[in-house]
Amino acid sequence: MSKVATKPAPRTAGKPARAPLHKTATRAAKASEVAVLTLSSKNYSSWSLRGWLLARFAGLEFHERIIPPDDPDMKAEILLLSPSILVPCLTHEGCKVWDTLAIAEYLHEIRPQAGLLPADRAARAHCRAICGEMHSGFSALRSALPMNLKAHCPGFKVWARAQADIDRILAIWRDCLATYGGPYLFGSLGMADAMYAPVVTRLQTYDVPVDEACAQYCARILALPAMQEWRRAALAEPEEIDELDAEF
Ligand SMILES: N[C@@H](CCC(=O)N[C@@H](CS)C(=O)NCC(=O)O)C(=O)O
Repeated sequence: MSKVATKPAPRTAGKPARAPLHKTATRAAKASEVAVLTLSSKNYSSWSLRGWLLARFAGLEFHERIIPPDDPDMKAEILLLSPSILVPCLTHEGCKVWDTLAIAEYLHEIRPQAGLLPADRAARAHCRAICGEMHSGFSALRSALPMNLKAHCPGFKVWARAQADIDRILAIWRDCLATYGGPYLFGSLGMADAMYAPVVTRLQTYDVPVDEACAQYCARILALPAMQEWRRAALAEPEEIDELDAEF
């Protein structure tokens, strides 16, 4: 298995003191009236990618607040921003929204014209169902093939349970592309594409073969300017997390 980017992770000792996150996030939001999206590593954090894409697809102007994954001092501060201690977390006009599905629904409410969810009720219900499936399922895929944009693992062995998750996801994509006519899952770019975008990167990282329709869909997602911007930032990150770089 080949991997790229093998620089050692930076240590936190000796770093200059930072202002508390919750105060700077609140101050930044109040001062500029611009939303703040709290994220973690762009290389490893699949939920951060989903939240960030959702905000981008919604056309929301926002500041990013990145919490380095190796910085234990910042964890207590995340707790004040996001009671789940998880990212992403969106702060906007006095609202604090954590959990990616809640962020997606909030963005759809404040930017309905962006079309994050389909206009048709039946399609909207279908979209929510597959986004829910992503949000609560596919644990074998998540643990066996963690998101890692810096890595490339040709010939990676995908075990049966992870393959079953992949097969289900590819069936969801084929069904959506056939039902709504593409080029994205529900026609135009939206919530479902953001929710499944980290799967697209995993298929690429672990060199997983897929059928032609799904391969074209993956290529379309990877070619999005927002995805390319995220990837550039991920590749420039210094942090490495040994557990997630382990060979399976
Ligand atoms: N259900 C949550 C999951 C979020 C989540 O698991 N986030 C991970 C990062 S990908 C996290 O914050 N982990 C704790 C940490 O990085 O310290 C959501 O939908 O937002």
